[in-house]
Amino acid sequence: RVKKKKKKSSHVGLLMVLLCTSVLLCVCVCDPVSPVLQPRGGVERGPDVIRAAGLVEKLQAQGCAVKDYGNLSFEEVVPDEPVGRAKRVRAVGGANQKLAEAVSRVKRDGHTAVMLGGDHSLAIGSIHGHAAALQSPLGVVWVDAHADINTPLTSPTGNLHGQPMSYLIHELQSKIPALPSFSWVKPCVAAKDLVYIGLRDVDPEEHYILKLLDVKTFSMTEVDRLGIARVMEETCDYLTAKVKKPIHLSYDIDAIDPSVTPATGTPVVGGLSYREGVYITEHLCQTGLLSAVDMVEVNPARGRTEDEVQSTVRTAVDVLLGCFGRRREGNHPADYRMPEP
Ligand SMILES: [Mn+2]
Repeated sequence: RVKKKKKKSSHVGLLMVLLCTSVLLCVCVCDPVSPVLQPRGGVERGPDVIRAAGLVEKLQAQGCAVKDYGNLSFEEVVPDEPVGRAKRVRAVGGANQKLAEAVSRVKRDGHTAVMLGGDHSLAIGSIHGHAAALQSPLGVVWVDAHADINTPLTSPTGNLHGQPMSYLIHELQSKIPALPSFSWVKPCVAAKDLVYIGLRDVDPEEHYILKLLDVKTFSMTEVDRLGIARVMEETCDYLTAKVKKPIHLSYDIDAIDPSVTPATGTPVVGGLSYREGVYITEHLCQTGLLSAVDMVEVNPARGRTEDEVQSTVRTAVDVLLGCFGRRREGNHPADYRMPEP
């Protein structure tokens, strides 16, 4: 019964790929890097190395019309003193506001949006802008070694890239202090519309929040127990149980094992294999519900060798291609005709 349902929607997924334009919006919101101490954190180079690996050409080759909006640029905010423990609040808040407006525009034009990061704090603006444009509930699939759901008050480090989900969840609104440059942020995701995949490094405070809100999580333990195919079936059944909501995929490359994707800021052993990482996107593509994708935390400066950087970048590209119809069984254009002798 489930199989039959899936097969039907896979057809819709294929149509989506052929008819929709996918849009690249390259963004870098890099929160933890002090401009004085560390002028180049490296993660801001993520979008350009992913482009250089041929993402646009490869998407076009599989039938996507791609519009590259280029890199969003943001002004440095000086001074940007910590607010409590939270670092670079004004810069990250302002950048995300700009990003949210850009993503809203892209969605109103009817495109599937792709945001290349940059660190994961960009999900604040990305998801916010996506939800604002749709004006209907959104399902969020968060693929990550980390939950990124600390509030500014629970965060042990003060890094905003460990907090984005907390600003977006309705149920946490009363726990979020007012921060400069964040007054525009309105919660837009219900805790029941969020699914995590790949968790294996969750702070105690975050674990408390996940249990308190009864958030659906597939940690690496569940991936081991159920297998990735079952995890994806359950993820999509859960998110679409009542109504088929558009899906926002927020994909942190550190969800995948550091043996495959080492060039990232906070690698954690015991992650998804390359195959599991790609399978997630193949499955989501087939639902026909994928509406926006973040690809974050690719950091070429964190690769110790060129091979490490290339392995990370190639995997990020393959994950994105999977979102837009690439299948490992092979693909061919709908209008292909065999040459006649
Ligand atoms: Mn993350």
